[in-house]
Amino acid sequence: MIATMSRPARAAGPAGHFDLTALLSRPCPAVMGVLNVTPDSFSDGGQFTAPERALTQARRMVAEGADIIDIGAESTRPYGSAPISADEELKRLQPVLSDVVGLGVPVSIDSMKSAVVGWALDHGAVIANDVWGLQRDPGMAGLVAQRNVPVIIMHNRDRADPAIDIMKDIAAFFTHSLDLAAKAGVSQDNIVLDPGIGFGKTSEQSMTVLARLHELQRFGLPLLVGASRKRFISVVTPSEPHQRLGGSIAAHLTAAKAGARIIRAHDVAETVQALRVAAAIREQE
Ligand code: HH2
Repeated sequence: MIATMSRPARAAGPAGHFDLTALLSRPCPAVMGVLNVTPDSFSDGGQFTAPERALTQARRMVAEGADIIDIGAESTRPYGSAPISADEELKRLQPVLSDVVGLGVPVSIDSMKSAVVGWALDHGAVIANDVWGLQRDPGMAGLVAQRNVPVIIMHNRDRADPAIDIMKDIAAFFTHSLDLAAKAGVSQDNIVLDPGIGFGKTSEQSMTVLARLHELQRFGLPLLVGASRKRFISVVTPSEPHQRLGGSIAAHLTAAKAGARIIRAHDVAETVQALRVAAAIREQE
């Protein structure tokens, strides 16, 4: 493990208010550490279902330099994850969320259900992370508008189609999500776009998205990329999820170079180090 590094100033706003703009205006992308309190997540399912283990992992990610902790209680992996009810999701979040919030780093709630997001916002989460980009739960856009919180709009599809132009599909999806957001009154300043690496995409399409990420800058909104441990890496170099750190870092550095402002990762210390070194090298150009 890499030694703990010093942390740049937090994106602090007035008490209780999370300042997304401050976090995104730093020279180096922000790192969002993944905390899965699930039995079946694709790379770490079952590791952090016990509340004390989840809290230890969150503490570790904060010490390693995470700027945001993204907590999720339902696996969204494309193959083999079982959909669960909002009640079940809340049962998994209830024993841990407040303690994670208490660590003092902004917490995002990774859920596609507005009931779960609403509950988490009531209990200290400050960002909504919707892997269906406001398009699955009809209550989501209104909720984030009313709470005036940042929202991550992620591209998704029910199934991959190798025949489509994935960049066109993502652009059309974002256009629709942004329309829903505008109609509900979501402030533009609160929106982050995410192409959803590995969601409804072939491995080749995931790599196309990384290679052409700069094209999504035309929306004029901050971009988040989460390539951590994902399956496309194993197409290049056969590997199990826990063996994909090198590929994750390669993908995240590519994304950062193309302008991604938030990187979502399981391996926080290594990701922070890679991003900071790449940024320091770029400063010498
Ligand atoms: N990826 C996963 C889950 N949530 N949210 C955003 N915004 N972007 C992503 O790329 C993203 C996400 C999948 O990773 P993980 O949470 O580790 O897996 P699982 O869904 O199996 O819990």
